[in-house]
Amino acid sequence: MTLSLVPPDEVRTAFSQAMSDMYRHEVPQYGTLLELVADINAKALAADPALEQTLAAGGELERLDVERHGAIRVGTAEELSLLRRVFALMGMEPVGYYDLSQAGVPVHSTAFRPVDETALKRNPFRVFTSLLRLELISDDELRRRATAILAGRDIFTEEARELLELGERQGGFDTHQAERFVEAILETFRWHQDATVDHATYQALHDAHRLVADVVCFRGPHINHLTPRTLDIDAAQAAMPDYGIDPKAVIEGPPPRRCPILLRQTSFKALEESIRFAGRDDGTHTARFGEIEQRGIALTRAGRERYDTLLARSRELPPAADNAAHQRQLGEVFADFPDDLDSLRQQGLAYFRYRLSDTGHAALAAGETPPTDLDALIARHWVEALPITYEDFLPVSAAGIFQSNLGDTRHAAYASESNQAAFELALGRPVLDEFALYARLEEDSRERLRQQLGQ
Ligand code: OOG
Ligand code: NI
Repeated sequence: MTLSLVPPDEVRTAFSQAMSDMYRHEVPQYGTLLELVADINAKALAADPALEQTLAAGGELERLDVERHGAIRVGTAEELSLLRRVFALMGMEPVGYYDLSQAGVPVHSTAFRPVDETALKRNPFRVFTSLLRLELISDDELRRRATAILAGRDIFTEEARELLELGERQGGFDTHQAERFVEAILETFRWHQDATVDHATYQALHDAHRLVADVVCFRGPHINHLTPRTLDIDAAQAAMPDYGIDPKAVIEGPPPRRCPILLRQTSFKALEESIRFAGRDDGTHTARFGEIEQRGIALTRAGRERYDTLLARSRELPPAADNAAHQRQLGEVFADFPDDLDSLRQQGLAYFRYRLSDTGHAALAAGETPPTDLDALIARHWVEALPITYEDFLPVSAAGIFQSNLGDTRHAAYASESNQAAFELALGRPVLDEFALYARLEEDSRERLRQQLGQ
């Protein structure tokens, strides 16, 4: 008898929903954040029919309500490579390499996410996954202790390991197995109030870097936030206090624009939670928080270079007094960055998906000969150019999010090189290049168009 396998997209959706339910239970403020984002999105859509149309055309209206990213931090290469295998069974692959050591955070990271067009439309669930870089702890004795503690833990249940191997052998799961897999994997990301170390060890690791304590002192890589997507982050930031949520000082990423680019993010501060140390001392730990984000168009390498240059320039200015002043200042620095879709496209700064318009279909049906040049096809309204949404992360923003949740203590940059090769060795495969993925989405749409036009 052949097994009927559940598509990985469905396993991912079930997992993302299960994570969301668990996190809402663990951190009730996350539930409030979901309500706020739902309210803001409903208002934004009602106020801007063009926005609704663009989202609908890109197939993004349906995914909006399920769209989230989460973040976890692991301690060893073995943990990272096991997660890579787990996420593969959910149709998620590692995309991009992020070095946060330059921002004083001793981790490097990737994002597990779906990569093809249909999978992204179904559910673009992403997990920002960081690997602790123990080699950046300078105290030899402490580093050895942390290594030994991590070597002694297993972040997966026995059932999770068995199901992982079963899924790999079969190339997927039947319905019942998929349910068990989701439940078993959920255990890995659950919060544990009991630290695995005594108070003194926690304190020593915490003094090396708060993040080291967060990764090393617990049974597993608890999910530390889940982020819904808002259509208007400025309104969301302003409304947070009305919902009893205390936002971080500024929105990270580019300034507000008519054509949103990349990613803008804000978060609420990490909660101080009571924990119990081995030896039964009570204490507190801050780890888990909430975040919201607004996503815009994906930039090409040239566009991204421009973004990075302008962002670096804005960071040389004296810090602004508040978010409004910060956004104004950013807006001035970004004034020359084109803010209409035609310029972004014509100057090769952003990625687009091309499709035959109703006019184009009608013209073809009437036997008209299409122009061969893409610009002419667009100028004559045969073809529409729709923005491709940015599905990834931004290292400077990520560092800002990390830092606001480490009690705003700025750590100096680690004197270390980014080390993608070491990360990929730990992961067990190379990460995918996000630019290549966007370029392929764009090229696929052009190929489809050429076929429709008989070119
Ligand atoms: C990850 C922080 C980065 C984002 O959205 O940029 C992040 C973490 O705190 O583990 O989630
Ligand atoms: Ni995040």
